[in-house]
Amino acid sequence: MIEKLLMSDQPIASHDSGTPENLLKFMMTGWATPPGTPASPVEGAERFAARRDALSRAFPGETIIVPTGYEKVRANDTAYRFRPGTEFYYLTGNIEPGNVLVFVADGERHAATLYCEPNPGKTDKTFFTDRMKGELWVGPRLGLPQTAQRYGVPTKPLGALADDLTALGRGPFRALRSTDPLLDATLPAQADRDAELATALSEMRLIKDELEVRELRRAVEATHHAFDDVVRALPAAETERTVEGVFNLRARVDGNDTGYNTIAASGPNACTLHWTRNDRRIGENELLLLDAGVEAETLYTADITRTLPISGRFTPEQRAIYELVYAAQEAALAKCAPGNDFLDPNRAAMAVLAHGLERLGILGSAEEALRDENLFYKRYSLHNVSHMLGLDVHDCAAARAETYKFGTLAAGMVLTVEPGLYFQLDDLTVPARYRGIGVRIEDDVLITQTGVDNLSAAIPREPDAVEAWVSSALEARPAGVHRPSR
Ligand SMILES: [Mn+2]
Repeated sequence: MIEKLLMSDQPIASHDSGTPENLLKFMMTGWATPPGTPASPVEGAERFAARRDALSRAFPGETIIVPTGYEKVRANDTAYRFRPGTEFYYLTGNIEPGNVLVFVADGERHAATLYCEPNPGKTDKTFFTDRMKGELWVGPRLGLPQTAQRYGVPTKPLGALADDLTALGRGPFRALRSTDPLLDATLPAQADRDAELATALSEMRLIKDELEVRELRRAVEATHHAFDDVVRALPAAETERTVEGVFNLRARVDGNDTGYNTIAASGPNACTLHWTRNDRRIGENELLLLDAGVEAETLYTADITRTLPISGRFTPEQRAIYELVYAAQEAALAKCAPGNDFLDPNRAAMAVLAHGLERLGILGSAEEALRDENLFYKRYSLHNVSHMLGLDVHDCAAARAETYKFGTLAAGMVLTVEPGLYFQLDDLTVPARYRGIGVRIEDDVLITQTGVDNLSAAIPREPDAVEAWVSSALEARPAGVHRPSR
């Protein structure tokens, strides 16, 4: 399939007729050639250049290869929408598919080259015949000179890459793997060296600069709008699919897309952590757990969860669990400060949850449950409360444990704070009245010089505020707009 995707000359699709030579000749003539307008530099060009410099300094004398990847086949000859490789984007700001960034050692430093698809305009028949790359099929692309202008890196045609890599592969090199199948097939894997490159690229992203923080704020703001949209749509929403659709509409309008598949989990589905089938009918007095994030045009994503009472009012059991998760989140937020362990917020949240579970009669002894050799509370809390957030929803995933999981919080880090409790329908250790309840509350926070800035603080979170938020939509609905009864 890869080969099929990359072929410049597609075979004629079974549903289409052929292209006679005369038609090709006709298609290649009679076009006004647009002037080669210079491309303006990408916003933040100097930051992308500084990141390339930092990477260059980390691996002197070695070739470094960072691809962005290709469109992936969804079915037959249709592809998923392309999303650039995170590391490649972080170094270039370039969002076009297929490109590869190559650093060749040049004395102490490197010379960087962007390999990209030329744009022959309408002088080459592929503009009309190539379903995957032709401009009449998929729209314009920059081409070599304008890519160089926009991203500030000299360019070479992608077609030259294989030969260049074969030559460069004779010397010391490191490649970012699992993004570009052609690259992986061309260069022999060297597990440790390649992993060190991935680690360096992840650890560079642990601290966000002001531009990145601005984009994360935008993503959170758009996500807030999307949550408001969902709350407004809730009174008439028949199924989880409506919730997903409403959220995702805002993501495509205000941003690039969702940062991950929207989790719209009603009732007991909230107890499935990554419920994305979203095919269930929503019931009257249930909770809706919505875990979703808008990805900005610059690919930075939010990751927010709110758990909403469909009726506008928590039942006593739902409120008991919600308040416990809320208290755990407050405890975790209080531990988000520079110099604290990355795991301090998690420890604080889990202590609150364990003691609350004891009070509810679900755990016999919180102390016993919290002991390292037991961790019994995890039967109900399932996951830790934080992960880094940025271009990837689970950002900096290749960072070493000592700089991330067992590292220290520092100003400029952006992370989630997201405790949850999940009581499975068939869990006999839980009183029946709590079974099927799942609650998660998730915010995105920036560690500052002095403490923490909750980027999503404006989205209602406190239990009364959540009830008021949902109720306001119920009161505002036009007469006759209601969820059809089952
Ligand atoms: Mn999350």
